[in-house]
Amino acid sequence: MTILIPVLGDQLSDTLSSLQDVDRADAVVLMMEVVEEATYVLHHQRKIALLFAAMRHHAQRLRAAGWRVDYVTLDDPDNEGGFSAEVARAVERHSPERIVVTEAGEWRVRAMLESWEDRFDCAVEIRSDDRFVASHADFEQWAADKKQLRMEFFYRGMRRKTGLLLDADGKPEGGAWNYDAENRKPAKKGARPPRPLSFAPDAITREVLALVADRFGDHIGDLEGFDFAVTPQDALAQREHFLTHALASFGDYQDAMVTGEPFLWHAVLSPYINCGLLDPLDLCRQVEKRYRAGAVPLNAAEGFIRQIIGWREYVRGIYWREGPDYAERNFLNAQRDLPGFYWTGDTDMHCMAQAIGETIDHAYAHHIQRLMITGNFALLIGADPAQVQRWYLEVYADAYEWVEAPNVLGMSQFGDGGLLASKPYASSGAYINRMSDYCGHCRYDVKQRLGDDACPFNALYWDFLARNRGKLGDNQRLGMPYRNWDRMDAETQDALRQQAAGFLDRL
Ligand code: FAD
Ligand code: DLZ
Ligand code: SF4
Repeated sequence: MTILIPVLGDQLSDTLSSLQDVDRADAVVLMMEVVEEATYVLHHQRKIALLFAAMRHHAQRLRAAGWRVDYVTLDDPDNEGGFSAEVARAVERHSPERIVVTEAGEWRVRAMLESWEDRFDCAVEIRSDDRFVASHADFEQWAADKKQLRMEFFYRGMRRKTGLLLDADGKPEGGAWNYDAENRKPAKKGARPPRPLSFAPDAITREVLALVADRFGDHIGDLEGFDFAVTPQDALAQREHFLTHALASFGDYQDAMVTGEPFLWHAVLSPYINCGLLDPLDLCRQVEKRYRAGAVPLNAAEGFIRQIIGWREYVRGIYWREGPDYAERNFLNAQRDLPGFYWTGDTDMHCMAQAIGETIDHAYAHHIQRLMITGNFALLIGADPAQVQRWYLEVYADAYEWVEAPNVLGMSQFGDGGLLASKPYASSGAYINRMSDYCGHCRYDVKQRLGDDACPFNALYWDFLARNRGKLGDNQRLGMPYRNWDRMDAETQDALRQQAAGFLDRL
């Protein structure tokens, strides 16, 4: 009896559920490089290279562990270019009696998996992805009786479930669940954060780089100096590097932004966690261990663990709970096209040029750049959230719809009307100036609201509030800004709205 086990590009974990309780002698693991996955949005070249290289190394590892692996490369002349068509060919090659597959990470691919049983006339077992702390049922159970689905309360449940950072009585370490208030410091002038490790491509990766350059050279970014980890060993080395050199300052400077420093004290591990090279819970246990050993402060350890067992698990829960139409929501009815400089970084707003330029260079930007620079700007100008969402899915090496859509549509663009975020993450230039050194390098003056030199974020911020008052006016957390707006005289309000309109016309 042959069992066919398709392993997708974000399922590169040795512990994957579809590989458990299967006799290796009966199984064929199928891995497929398919053009459809690389082009359903035009992914960053580095992201495609990371996945193909990691997939090829994974196949090698599986073979060494005794699995039979049928690996279809992108340049195989018979390659049909899509998951279902490739599974169809594999069914012909191997005549399996059963297909066993771990559930997909997005609705689009889930629909494919669910069609296989009818299409191939063969039993298909779709196993749950147990690389997450919360199963779909866990999240459903938590959400069922809640009026509001706030991350903070979900997170406490995850702390209890995992036992992370609990004291002997089951109380939160240090007496509080959350130390975020300590985690909002701008970076010190001249601070020198550690740089992530750089991994030289081996022969397998070099072959992938040539293939990606040839086939996807017109996608955003380039492959110059490609140095991602593509094996679990190298990803673990980056994990160790982060734990030793950056974690201690992760909390303090989590929201900081510095010109020419794309990584600061961030882990730069999401590309590896999300494709399966690193285990997220294991990473959290290592973080706790460093805290217990006195190597890192509690605000750093708690802040980091919250990102993983809190935010990461929570956005996944929201994505699957809300259904396939979630990514299409547009509460604010925002319709503007995303400006072309999102693909070039060619803008004289220094903060935007930095965040976009680093994104193009590294297929990476840290959280606060994604939220408060590129996300904030798109929100303020009223960009169509579907376009914003597509951009984020394209440009980041860690982007898969289950994690990207709730972050972009929910957290950043308020497209779900406040299901995920209690208020829109909209800000004027003042926030950016407080948390970064960007404004000091900018041709605009962050203190000015009107005139040619005024920071565009300022008038756009007020215009955003005024424009969306019908939908946001009742939001309690926006009470103060609306009161400030109301205190302005009509002439000032008018001048700000005209300033914003002039800027938007020129976009
Ligand atoms: P660190 O800042 O060091 O954080 C540690 C880890 O926590 C990350 O590796 C990640 O696994 C997890 N994490 C932190 N914040 C979040 C979050 N909000 N949601 C889920 N996991 C989180 N993350 C993705 O993995 N893929 C995406 O496509 C993605 N898109 C985003 C879009 C927007 C608009 C925003 C605001 C955030 C997005 N995030 C996304 C979350 C976050 O920005 C990235 O996880 C983080 O920047 C990854 O870099 P890092 O590994 O250095 O993270
Ligand atoms: C993102 C991506 C890309 C670019 N290419 C492939 C591929 O060729 N083969 C593959 O198995 N997976 C790829 N992926 C990741 C998939 O898009 C991802 O597994 C699905 O979106 C399900 O989450
Ligand atoms: Fe960005 Fe405005 Fe600061 Fe320039 S002045 S960096 S546009 S916030």
